[in-house]
Amino acid sequence: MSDLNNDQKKTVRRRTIISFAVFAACIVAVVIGWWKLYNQPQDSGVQRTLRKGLEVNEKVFEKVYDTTHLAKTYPKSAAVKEVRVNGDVGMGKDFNAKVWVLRVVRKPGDTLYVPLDSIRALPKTEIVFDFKCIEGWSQVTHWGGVRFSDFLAHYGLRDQASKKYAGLITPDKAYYVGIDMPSMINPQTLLCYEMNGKALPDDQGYPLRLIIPVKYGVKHLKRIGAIYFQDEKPADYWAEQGYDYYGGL
Ligand SMILES: Nc1nc2c(c(=O)[nH]1)N[C@H]1C(S)=C(S)[C@@H](COP(=O)(O)O)O[C@H]1N2
Ligand SMILES: [Mo]
Repeated sequence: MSDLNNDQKKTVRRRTIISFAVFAACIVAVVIGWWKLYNQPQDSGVQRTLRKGLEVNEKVFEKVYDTTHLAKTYPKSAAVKEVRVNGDVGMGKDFNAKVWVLRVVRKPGDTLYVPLDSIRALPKTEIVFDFKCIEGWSQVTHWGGVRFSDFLAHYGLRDQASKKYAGLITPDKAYYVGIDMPSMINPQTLLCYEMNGKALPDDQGYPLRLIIPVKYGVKHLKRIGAIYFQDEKPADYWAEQGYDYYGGL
């Protein structure tokens, strides 16, 4: 500073004061902004501004989502033997697998009933992929079943496939998910009845579950009771708790 003349010293002092004032103003703005955000009314369990951000993300995702996108696959030898069980909503003890049939609601009032044997008789597809839960864990696991797109083709469900969404629901209606049709007809999406080459264990969703590797675990509904099709977003258990509707990876 000693090399500076008086004018230069003044300039430095003025700039120091200005930058301090700007810095202080920023802190005040952040504190006020945070306080406002924190005290905002909530919308589906999330502050309104954050919910808006999430909605913009969903819109962007809807536009840019690549329908041919595939999850990375692994050799069968990479699959874990002890598969974690997570989530038991809609998996109550009073379920009778012996009388179970899959209900496919072609349109309201027009339901197709499909027994497990008919599903097993369709071409089988197996997949080994890294199953990811939004809680932060993941596991390489091995599943088998019929591709949902093969199932639609076999039962002539072309009109249904032209809807924007499919909804899936457990027999007791306690757990339910909504999924965009591009993800449903993705070739890796399975109506799954096998894990590690054996019948699906009860707590993994026997007799039938969804395996949809392009989505987080929440969307892999266990114990499917019914499937329906519509252009409006179907109800979704975790989206109602504030999670992202698409749950895409
Ligand atoms: N019916 C039903 N399906 C469900 C859930 C649930 O609570 N009920 N939890 C979901 C969640 S959060 C995850 S991570 C996966 C876990 O599948 P797993 O138990 O086979 O590991 O199932 C999904 N499907
Ligand atoms: Mo999960």
